[in-house]
Amino acid sequence: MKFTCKQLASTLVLSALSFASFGQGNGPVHQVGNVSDVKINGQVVDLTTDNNGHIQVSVYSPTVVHVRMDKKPLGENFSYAVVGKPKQAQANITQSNSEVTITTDSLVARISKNPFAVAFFTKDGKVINQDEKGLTTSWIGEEVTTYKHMQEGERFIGLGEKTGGLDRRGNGYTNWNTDAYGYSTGQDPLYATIPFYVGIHNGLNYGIFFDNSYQSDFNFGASNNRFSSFGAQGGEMDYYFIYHTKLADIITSYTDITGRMDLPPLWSLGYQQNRYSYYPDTEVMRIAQTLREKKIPADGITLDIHYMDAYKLFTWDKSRFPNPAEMNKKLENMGFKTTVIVDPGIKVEENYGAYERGKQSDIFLKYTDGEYYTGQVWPGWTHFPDFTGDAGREWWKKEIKFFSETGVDGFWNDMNEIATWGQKMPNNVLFQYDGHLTSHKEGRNVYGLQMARASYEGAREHQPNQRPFLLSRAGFSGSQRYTAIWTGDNRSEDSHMLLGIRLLNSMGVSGIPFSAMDIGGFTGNPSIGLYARWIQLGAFTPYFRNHTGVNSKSSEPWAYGEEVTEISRNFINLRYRLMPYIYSNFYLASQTGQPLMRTLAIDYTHDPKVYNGEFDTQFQFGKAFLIMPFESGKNYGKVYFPQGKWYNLYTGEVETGNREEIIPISYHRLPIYVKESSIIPMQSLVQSTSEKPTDTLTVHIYKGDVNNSFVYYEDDGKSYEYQKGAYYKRNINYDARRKTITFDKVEGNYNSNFKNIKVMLHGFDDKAKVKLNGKTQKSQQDFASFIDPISRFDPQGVSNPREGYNVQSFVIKNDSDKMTLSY
Ligand code: NBV
Repeated sequence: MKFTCKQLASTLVLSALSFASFGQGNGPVHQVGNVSDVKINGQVVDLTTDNNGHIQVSVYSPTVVHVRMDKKPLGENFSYAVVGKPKQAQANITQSNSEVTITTDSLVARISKNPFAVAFFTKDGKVINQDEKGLTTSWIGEEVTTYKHMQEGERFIGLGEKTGGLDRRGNGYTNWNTDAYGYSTGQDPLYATIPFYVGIHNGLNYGIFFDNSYQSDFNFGASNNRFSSFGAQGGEMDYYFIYHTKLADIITSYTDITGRMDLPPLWSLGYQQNRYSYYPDTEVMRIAQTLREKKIPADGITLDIHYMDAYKLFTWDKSRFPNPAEMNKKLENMGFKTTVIVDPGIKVEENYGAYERGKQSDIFLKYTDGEYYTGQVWPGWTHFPDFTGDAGREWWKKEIKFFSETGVDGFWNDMNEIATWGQKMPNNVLFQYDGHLTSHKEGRNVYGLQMARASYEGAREHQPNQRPFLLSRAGFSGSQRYTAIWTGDNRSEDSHMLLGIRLLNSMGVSGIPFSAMDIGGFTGNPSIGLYARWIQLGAFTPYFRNHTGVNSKSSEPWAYGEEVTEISRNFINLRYRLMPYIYSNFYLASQTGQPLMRTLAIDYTHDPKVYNGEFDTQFQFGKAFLIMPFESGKNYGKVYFPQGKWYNLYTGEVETGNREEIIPISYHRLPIYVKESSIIPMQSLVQSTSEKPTDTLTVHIYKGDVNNSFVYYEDDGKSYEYQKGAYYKRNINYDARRKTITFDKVEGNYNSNFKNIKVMLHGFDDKAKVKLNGKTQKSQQDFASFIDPISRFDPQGVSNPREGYNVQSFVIKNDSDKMTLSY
């Protein structure tokens, strides 16, 4: 190749330039640099680097290490997400010329000095997670990112409300709370930000919670085969590294840091009927009456935006709802609670009370020049309360008294991303951020969290001994302390039903156990088969709410013909009969953060099959049930049974685990299996949770080879008296080897609803002689009682246990002392 002189000269200049940028520095990328100073103070290590890096690595607990970094001195450790406090931990911290080593009871963190990089090891020296050499942490402008070496076969799960498969490897995600009307199945971001994920490889698992509310980005090997990374457009690099041998314990540690849900009011676990919108009051009453007439159990009715006068918050449309207090009273007497939607936008209108009072208290979001920010939403031009300031929250707390006075029990916080007709909100809007004044860039992602906080605190203030129910669309890590979260405006499509299951499973593993999707879909109309399948699945979601958009057809359980009405009723009935099991599982969520909807990755973390796209919607509902979601219209489907034995709920047939199988599917029967050794407490059918069940608790036990125990929990389901000891709790244990079932001595001083316990033994030897505290019990064969989710339209028949399937039952007194059954 021949060069002219001019070409040669420009080639030389270009190569000199590229040498300058690739050989001599990092251009616009500011690396954290080499450690120049180390100070060790108890559990805390402070480091500085020669590139202006200010770093703190501290032992938060034996299983959690907190890492903070900035390219200026670290600021106050302020966080909306974190409510936990560091625990005293036995940590041994030493240093050499090249490293600082932190050893706790559970892990070893090694901090290399040149350059600064952290690696986490098990006590026996296996790498759990390590910074990617050469990249570690860096800034581009204000954007900060930490790069982690991608371990062999590493998978990633979590990040809350994110589309896509269970295993997030190969994908990148953005957190920026977004009003995502009718979103597609791969859309990102959606409404809520949960910057917490779990990495899984080589038999190990760890969690990383990135505590930063700016727009954040996660890369799990998207378009790169070298690293996973997490970063944000501003703020500090601030993350918690969590290590446990069991994935479930990582969730518990994560919720030690970001908090857990309170016990919900029992009524919020019943069936909820919604639409956008039920009005006027006579229509609301018609829906309530029809539910009762058709014997479809339900606990809640929700009022969407049409209850307001011209969409103005804290008003009622007087022509549609002339006497809301009276209506709510009537509903209450029928066993229904009312939830109202609340949007943050306050209409700009002279003499409109909320607007005037908001101005007076000066609580609306402002631009940098002090003028209120005005955005467009339902009522037209509106201002938005600043929930990130005390004054804004206090104002809101007073305002929502308006609802408590009319007998409203639930608050549905919508549009709190902030949604302004799908438009971008300007970044120069300021947020109080509780004494750390900041811009929209940092404030946006926590706005929904803080709105839910204000609503929750307000509701509690006005009715101190009544548990409020809250539902929110936007959220951030920590939202679980105040509210349930639902997945917004999904579509009436099969793919959305399955996506919804993955979203809820993902939220569960990310510290949000109380979650929901619009059953039946929000936009469009489901087919009959899809509706039937969706409502069956809905019975196994934490907040069970049927909802649909303003332009779609009616979506009540009777809107799809008699057969679907029956299918819906059967599964809603099952939900109500399972209430003791469900409530006990919520108790567990409030204590340990464990979700009700459990992706199989929680208990079968290192089984590659559970991540397979064919099976990754399968989930456990509590630990007992394995639910196999399938799109409608399928006659056969492939399922995967993880390790163990699984009983077909309908027939008692036992499937062995570690196996794929093709099973027949009909739209009458959602495929449900029960895990061996399960303990499932149930009650008689009621039409709402305000109705008392009969005084017999039925406890189903499924024979198995493994031991199991279940924490049974009861209280009044509505007040905070449980905090003063008014609860009833006992462990029920199944010991497969010793052949015993024990009911431990009861804790707490609440009187159980149940005088008797009917024990139902599934799959035990029919000759088994059962003894209670040594005394033989008379048992009888009993099959049918579990089986009413089958419709009489089901061609397979109403009750068809496999031949030889044995269920024995007997009734004992519910004695609060320890009871031992042996067989
Ligand atoms: O308030 C109306 C709807 C509500 O039904 C829906 O559940 C929310 O996600 N809301 C959004 C406002 C906008 C709907 C297009």
